[in-house]
This record gives sequence, C-alpha cells and structure tokens, in this order.
Amino acid sequence: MKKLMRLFRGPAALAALAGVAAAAVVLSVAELLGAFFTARATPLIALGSTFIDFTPPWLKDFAIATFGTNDKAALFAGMGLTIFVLACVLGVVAHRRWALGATGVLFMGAVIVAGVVTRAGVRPLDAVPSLVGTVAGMVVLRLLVSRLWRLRAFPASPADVSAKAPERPAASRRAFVAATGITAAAAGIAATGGRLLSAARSNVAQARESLRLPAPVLPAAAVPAGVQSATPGVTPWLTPGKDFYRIDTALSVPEIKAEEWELRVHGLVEEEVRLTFQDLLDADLVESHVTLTCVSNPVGGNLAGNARWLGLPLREVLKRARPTAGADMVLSTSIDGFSASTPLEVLQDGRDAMLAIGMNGEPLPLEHGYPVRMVVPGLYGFVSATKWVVDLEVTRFADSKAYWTQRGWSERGPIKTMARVEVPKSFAVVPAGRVAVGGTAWAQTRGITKVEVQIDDGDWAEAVLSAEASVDTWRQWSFDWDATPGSHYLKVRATDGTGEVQTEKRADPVPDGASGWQSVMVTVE
Ligand SMILES: Nc1nc2c(c(=O)[nH]1)N[C@H]1C(S)=C(S)[C@@H](COP(=O)(O)O)O[C@H]1N2
Ligand SMILES: [Mo]
Repeated sequence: MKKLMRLFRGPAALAALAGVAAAAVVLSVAELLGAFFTARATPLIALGSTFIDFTPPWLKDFAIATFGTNDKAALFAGMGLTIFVLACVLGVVAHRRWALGATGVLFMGAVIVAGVVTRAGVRPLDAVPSLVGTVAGMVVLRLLVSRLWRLRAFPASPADVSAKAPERPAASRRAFVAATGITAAAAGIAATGGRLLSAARSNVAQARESLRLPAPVLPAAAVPAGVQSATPGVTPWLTPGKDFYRIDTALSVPEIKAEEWELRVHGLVEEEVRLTFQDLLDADLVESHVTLTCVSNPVGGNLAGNARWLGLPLREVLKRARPTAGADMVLSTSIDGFSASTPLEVLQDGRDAMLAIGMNGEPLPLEHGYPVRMVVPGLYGFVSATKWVVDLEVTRFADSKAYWTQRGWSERGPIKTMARVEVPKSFAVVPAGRVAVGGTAWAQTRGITKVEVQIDDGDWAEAVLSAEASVDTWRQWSFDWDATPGSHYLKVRATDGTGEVQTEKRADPVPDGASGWQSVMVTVE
C-alpha cells in the first residue's frame, strides 16, 4: 500500500489518475444507459466497430493470423490501452489548464458521438448514453481536479482556489486516491449493471431457444457412412454450432427479433419483394450440408466449418423478384452495414444457395446470423455468407462495391482447392513406426477426388479418402506413414473434381484467398 501511495505522489500522477477515473465514468454511464438503447451504440462497441471499418486489409490479416478468432479481444485490449493513455494525458492537461483539458474531453465526447451515430442501423437518439456519459465524466474530472488544486503540496493552481485553506498534504493525498478509487469502483459496478440489464432486457436469445423450425420439404441427402477420417484426432466432419469458426465485423452481436425481421429485395428487378420471417417458415424449405470457408484462412488454417443448413433457396426468391437484363450481382447487406457481392448467376445456377434459418437442426446461433443469413456453396464468406441479412439489392458489379471490396479485397471469391494436415500437428514429436496421418480437404462445388502426401522429397503417395457427402462439403482423408527417426516434412495436396491439382503457388489471403501446399515438420524418435 505504501509503495502504491508513493507511486501516486507526484501531482501529474494524481492528475492522470483523475483522468482515468473520469474516463471510467464516461464509459460506465454510457454502458448503463445503453441498456435502454441499441447495443451497438455504446461508445466502446461503436468506436471499435468504426476502427474495424477503417482497418486496412494487411492489419485485418495480421490480426486474424496473430489472434485468430480472439481478434476482438485483442481489439478491446488495444482500445483499453489507448483510452487509458488518453485519459492520463487529459487528466494532466486539465489539472494544469482546465479550459484546455475540458476542451479535450468535449472533443473526445464528440468523437464518441460521431462514432455512434454513423453506425448502420443506429438512430440519432442512440447518442444519448454517450452524451450523458461525457457530461458525467466532465463533472467528475472537474471535482477531482479541484481537489488536487486544494492540495498545498501542489500549488499548480488557479487563483480562485488558492484562497481556500490548504489541507494537510499526506492526508489529503490519501483522501484523493480514495476518492478516485471509489469513483472507479462505482464505474465498474455501473458498467456491470449495464451489462446485466442489457442481457435481461434482450429476450432474443430466449425467443431463439423456443423457436421450432419447420421440417424441410427437401431434406438433406443422407450422409454416407465413413465421412469421418479414420485417423483419430481429425476435426469432426460435422461442425457443432458452438465450435463453428466465427468471423465478422460485429463487436456486439446484432439482436434481431424474428417477428421484426424483414428482407427487402429490390434494385434491378421487375418486382420488389418483401419477406418476413413467417414467410420463410411457411415456404418450401430445403436442407443441405455446406462447408463454409473464410478468405482469410491461411494455408493449413481452421477458418472453415461444415454444417447442415435449412433455408429457402435464393433462386426461388429471385424468381419472384425477376431480375432485369444487365443485372449481374446481388449485394446483400446485414443490419449492421456489412455487405457482400455475389454473382447473380451463382444464385440461379441450381446450387444450394439459400436464405438460411437453421444450422444443424437448430435456429441459427445469434453469432452465426440469427434469424436469417445467406449460405452459398463454393464462395468465400466475405462475398456470400451475409449474416443478419436484411437487404438484397440486385445490381451490377460495375455499379456497387461490397464491404471488403472497398477495402482492397476482390469483388468475387470462388473458394480455392485446399488440403490440410491435422494429425500429426506441426512440430509434433512421434515415435518411429506406423504413424496415422489425417486431415481435411475442400473444393466446394467441384469436390475432392484425390489427396496426396509427400514425405520430404519422396514420391507423392495417395491418401485414403473418406466418403464424400457432396461436392459442397469438405472431404477427409487418412494416410499410413512408416516413420523413420529424424526430422521430416509432410506435404499435402488435393485434386478437385475437374481434375485440377491444387496449386503449389503460394498466395496470401489478400485479395482472393491463400494458396500453396501445406508443409508440416514432424520429429520422429
Ligand atoms: N453481417 C456480417 N456477415 C458476415 C460477415 C460480417 O462481417 N458481417 N463476415 C463474412 C465472412 S468474412 C465470413 S468468412 C462468414 C463467416 O460466417 P460464420 O461466422 O458463421 O462462420 O460470414 C460472412 N458474413
Ligand atoms: Mo471471411
């Protein structure tokens, strides 16, 4: 405790502490009030989302490569640190020159409000929590800073307060630290309360739980026996919803009430179509296994998942809207402003592209797009798999650009053929003798017809393919390796249904997906 007090002895340190307490008040008041407004409109979420929107592709890629699906936690940590530093600076400035500090706080408040009101689907009224939070933070900062001015030890002060009787430095320093501590604790409680209150007020999760999905008129083709790789430890062929990779720009998962959901289909169409969730429940739904893949998946990465999707074929929706001549793209937009450009012909060519409402027999999990998302076999998610979809505009590639295309990624994204080694893991140490090797390969809409393994510079040897459920799903494989002591490299490559061998040419995920052969180093003892 003594040590801690010593740390906060200097006037600047105490002023910085005041700044941090004030920032905590801004955020927690906004969080608490935010429970009564749109979740995406609280300062941290809104600023973080704005930051994500301005993230250049290389940084997005770096974040995914470094933090994987923890990229959001990393973003929040980075934001926390930035806010901490800014708050310290503002506290110090406010202590020395109040007017300057106050201007700084107002400026930060303006930045927050701008971040909030420019989010898609956010109403102007949603700025209220941030505004009230900023005012509360300003008041707290003023109170704490004037306390500091009264400390005789730090006569850094304007004349109006120096007239008052000075307090005893040590005691008042302690009182000051206690006051900021209490402020911070109160802020923490308020923020937690806000969180709990928002959770209680949102009943979307409960509504999802009690939703019963209709049976499909066209069930998914039966999954043949033996789709799972014979090698123990290979990914389950069907990915449970809770293990399904999640990639999106949404810092807070949109919560859409199914009964309020509506999809507008418009643009270059003969007839504008509007669909409600009830319309989907009443429609002829189909079910199909489709493997989704993220364009950001590095060679050997795990941003892919395979599920059984239930939904309304998009070609049926388009049949009703009747696209006009010249249209070549459908721009799908989510409630939070993400968009994807999907070639019109892909949505009409007979593949199981759908407006999905079910995943593995359950309503879509909230983070996977509840109540409705798009699923399109054969295309990376960024140009096809719009979650929380609310708008389909039939348009032309020449006329509109989707979210990631505006940020340097390609406008189209067919999935590249990819084979992955899952067992043994890279840098594994295994005993000499027979080693079971296995993994997964995919080339959606073309299918996988061959997987080959190469040990060091040896000949390519064919792996045993597991059963294929459909050309739209991934296909697993296994391989018996007679391992000799030493360090070895295992390479893998797949051949797709058109006979084309996966390219050896290395490419980064930007702009249209990674390519190359995965190579795994294994030590045999
Ligand atoms: N609304 C919304 N939908 C989105 C995205 C997004 O950022 N926002 N990301 C897309 C990307 S890049 C991928 S790979 C898939 C991932 O879907 P999943 O999270 O269900 O696995 O969603 C797509 N749909
Ligand atoms: Mo993606």
